[in-house]
Amino acid sequence: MPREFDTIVIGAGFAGMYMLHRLRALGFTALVVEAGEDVGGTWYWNRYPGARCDVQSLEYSYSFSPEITREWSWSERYAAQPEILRYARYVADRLNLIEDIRFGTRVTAAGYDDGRWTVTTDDGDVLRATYLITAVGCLSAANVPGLPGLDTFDGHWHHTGRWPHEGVDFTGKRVAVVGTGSSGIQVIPAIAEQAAHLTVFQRTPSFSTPAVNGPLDPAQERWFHDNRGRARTSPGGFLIEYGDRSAFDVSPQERQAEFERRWTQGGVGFLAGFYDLLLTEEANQLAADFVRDKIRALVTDPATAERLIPTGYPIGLKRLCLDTGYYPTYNRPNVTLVDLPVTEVVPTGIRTAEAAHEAEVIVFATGYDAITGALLAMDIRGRDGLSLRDAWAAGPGSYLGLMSAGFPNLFTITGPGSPSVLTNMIVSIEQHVEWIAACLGDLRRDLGPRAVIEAGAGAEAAWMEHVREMAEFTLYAKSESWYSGANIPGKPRVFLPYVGGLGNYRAKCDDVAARGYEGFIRT
Ligand code: NA7
Repeated sequence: MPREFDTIVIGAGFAGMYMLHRLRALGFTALVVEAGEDVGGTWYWNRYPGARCDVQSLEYSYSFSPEITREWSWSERYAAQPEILRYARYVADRLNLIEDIRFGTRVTAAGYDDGRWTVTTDDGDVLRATYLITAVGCLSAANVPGLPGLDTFDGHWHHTGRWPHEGVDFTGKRVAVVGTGSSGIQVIPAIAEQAAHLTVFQRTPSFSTPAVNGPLDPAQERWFHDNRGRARTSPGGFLIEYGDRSAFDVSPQERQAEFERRWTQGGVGFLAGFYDLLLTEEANQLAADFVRDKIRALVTDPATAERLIPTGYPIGLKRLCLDTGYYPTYNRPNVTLVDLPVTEVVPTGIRTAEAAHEAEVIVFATGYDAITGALLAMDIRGRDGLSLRDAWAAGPGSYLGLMSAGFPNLFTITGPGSPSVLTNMIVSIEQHVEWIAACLGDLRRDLGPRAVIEAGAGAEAAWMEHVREMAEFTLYAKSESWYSGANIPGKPRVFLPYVGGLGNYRAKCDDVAARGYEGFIRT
């Protein structure tokens, strides 16, 4: 296999796959290096029972190929993980991507010198490329809490994002799940159906609204295909209705009816009913109270319901979860909720300050070192040996979420400062990939095959300031979640996503390109 390429892409999830396709179309030689043994990224690793996309399948699909759109059909509104992985494989086969992907290989380090990146892999190989593009995912560096005693546990433990391929049989077992974010909320009902007993360890309750899964409605499918283009310029990359009224513009009855309508309809649109639900605490409180009342109605035991109700933070500041039967799971006789901190793991299970809880299997649904974790897991060194870990020690710097000053010819798909994690990820991925491909094509046309592009330090600082200001304009600035690094001890607290919306972000990126890549230095 050759070792010199125009481009190396790290990761063969939806971002890396599409990037490879676009690079080929430009005539660039490209290699994708992927740690897993197959394409699919998140959908390769997250095989836990109940794993599903919480964006509707029709919307969580590539839009760039009319042929693929025509040939593929989804079986239900929210596809489960195996079907999404089959889709990823289908696309990879359809576009002949596999031959340029090296599987089972993890990039450990990458260094820049004189217009060229040298990439080192965990099997000791050294590869070179003019351009390096990370497509490593925003939620891929698993966070397993460093609990004392974990190594003494007599049973098996698994993280939802590193699920064994052979599956886990919970039948007749006593199981503990730690964590009640999106992954926990999906896995808990599925495990409860199999296990003899399930103990859920909740540190912070989440707000969750129903997915309302079901068969695809052909009329809705037709409507979706006719309207799909609008998602590209919408705030979240979704074809949902974005309300243009304040929650206070309507009567309490109208407001309740609108919340109820969106709750019953299901999906990601619950907080889009009024424009100010994520702008003011007063409006947010109305939506939060609606969901709190729903939890009270769904959980039979009033004391358990109160413990499941989030109180300490506005709805939406931790990512709003989508569930299928989550709250009623606590009505089952074989499920116990524990809302005390986990202090240690012992050979027979989990201890809190008050009691020991027996478990033969522990499932950590404890999330990820989000957005920057997978990037900083590699030893990336830019100009003059500058380490990305040092450059980002106080928080990441990125111009448009795409490039960082001091790291020439290094692109980050869905990087910090991009809106991706607040949007329909696949629409953001397509935007990033198309922008990067156009940028590389323009660069080669204007300056030749070994041209160098780098984010200007001033443009980067201005963009990060803009990202901060936009968050300050909303409630998001108060977020204590993986959006702001709060879930990882010692991680700098910086609100990482751009909250200005995908449509505005796309316009900004297009404008920068139209102005000759304003803010970038091209040589
Ligand atoms: P999340 O949303 O980060 O949720 C992780 C959960 O695990 C959350 O409830 C955490 O509580 C809890 N947690 C984390 N560490 C601990 C420890 N040490 N002890 C107890 N509980 C802990 O990750 P998910 O995988 O659910 O979802 C990530 C995204 O993936 C999701 O938004 C979708 O986009 C898909 P905390 O709230 O931090 O108190």
